[in-house]
Amino acid sequence: MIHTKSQQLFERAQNHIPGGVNSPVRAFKSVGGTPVFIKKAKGAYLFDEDGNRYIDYINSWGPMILGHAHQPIIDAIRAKAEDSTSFGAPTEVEIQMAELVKKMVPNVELIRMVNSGTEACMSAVRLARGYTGRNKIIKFEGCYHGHADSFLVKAGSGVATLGIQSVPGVQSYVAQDTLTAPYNDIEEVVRLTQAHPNEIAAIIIEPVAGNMGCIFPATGFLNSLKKVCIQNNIVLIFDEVMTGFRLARGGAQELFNIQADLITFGKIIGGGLPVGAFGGRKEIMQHIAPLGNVYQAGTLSGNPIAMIAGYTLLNELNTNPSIYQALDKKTKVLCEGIHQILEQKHIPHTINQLGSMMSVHFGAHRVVDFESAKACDNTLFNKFFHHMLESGVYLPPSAYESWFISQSLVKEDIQQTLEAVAHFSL
Ligand code: HOZ
Repeated sequence: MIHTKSQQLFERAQNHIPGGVNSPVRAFKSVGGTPVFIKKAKGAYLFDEDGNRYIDYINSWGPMILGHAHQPIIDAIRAKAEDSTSFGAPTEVEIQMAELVKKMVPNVELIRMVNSGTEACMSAVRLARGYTGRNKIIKFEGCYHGHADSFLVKAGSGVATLGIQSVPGVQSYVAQDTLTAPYNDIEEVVRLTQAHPNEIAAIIIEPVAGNMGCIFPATGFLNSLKKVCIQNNIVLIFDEVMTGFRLARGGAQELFNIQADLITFGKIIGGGLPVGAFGGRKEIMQHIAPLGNVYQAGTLSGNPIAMIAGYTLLNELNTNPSIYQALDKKTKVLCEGIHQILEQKHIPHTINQLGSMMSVHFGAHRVVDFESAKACDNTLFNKFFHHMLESGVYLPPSAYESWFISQSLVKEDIQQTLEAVAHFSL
């Protein structure tokens, strides 16, 4: 494959943008090489500036669940934009969006729109602190809840990819209020709650982690967390930025039949535009301004173009729930195929898959938390990544990220992907 234009653009970008990118993982720093610059995408395919085509397994890190440039979304955005792109005043489409989310996620009683998953999680934690009058939170090692100060402690995603141990600029008094426990370790959570009685405002978790690869909650773990929260008057926050509307209409809450107090959303909720949201129990949500004094605001929050894009996508998911079975089925075919080929090649690996989220880790051990994810062979992952890229398959450029499958992916794409895996050699 020729990447001349991407190389030129990357060089040019580095003169103006830190590292040449507006979000660190995109820089290919851990896998090495030059990031491909994308020109356009349609359905399951990305096309770069050099004219190369890739089967896309990132799907904008989640939002493109129905594939790129999905026609009803494009049409809805076009039509809405004719009426102007922002008002900074309330609109009906915001109500439609809230009503639809409440239908899909029934324990959301009130919901506030923001502009990103980071904002959603940051605001949910502020709300939990304001509601409980406590300062500390518990998060899990390898989970990533965006780049607000409180979350940049033992974080996954780009923080893990770049191997950043502690983030300069996060004041120590902020970081010390973030307690961490290994994912799936309920004993440690209990120990922390006992060591800090009446000090913990919230436990925040990705109910299926997608920022250290894809990691599942152990059986009963989420239920145990909920019990601990009830016993200690702690607000349970599910970060469903990745899992929301992806694993089921009602996200991980529906899949595991468990209800958090607050839920954060991002990615799919914006249909590819910058949207996040947080919502949940009215008793807590009514502390948000202007009902209460926990302040949170945004000029572009509830932006009409972003709302119509998200609404159009959610509406399609809501009316066609069979999409979720279809996604699960094709993701399983892909995972089983990759597993068989790697096994034949005697390459030790773990493939974690749930619905349309999955990841491939290289190593002989099970991958159940951040420690086991970190113990994998990332040098091999990097080699695999580049082999796949050169074969026209676009994977996340880090072993600490989940793959996201779209409804546009067809049998032939899976076949081409498996052929590429078959040609991989150590
Ligand atoms: N932190 C994102 C994935 N977990 C990557 C965002 C991006 O580069 O777009």
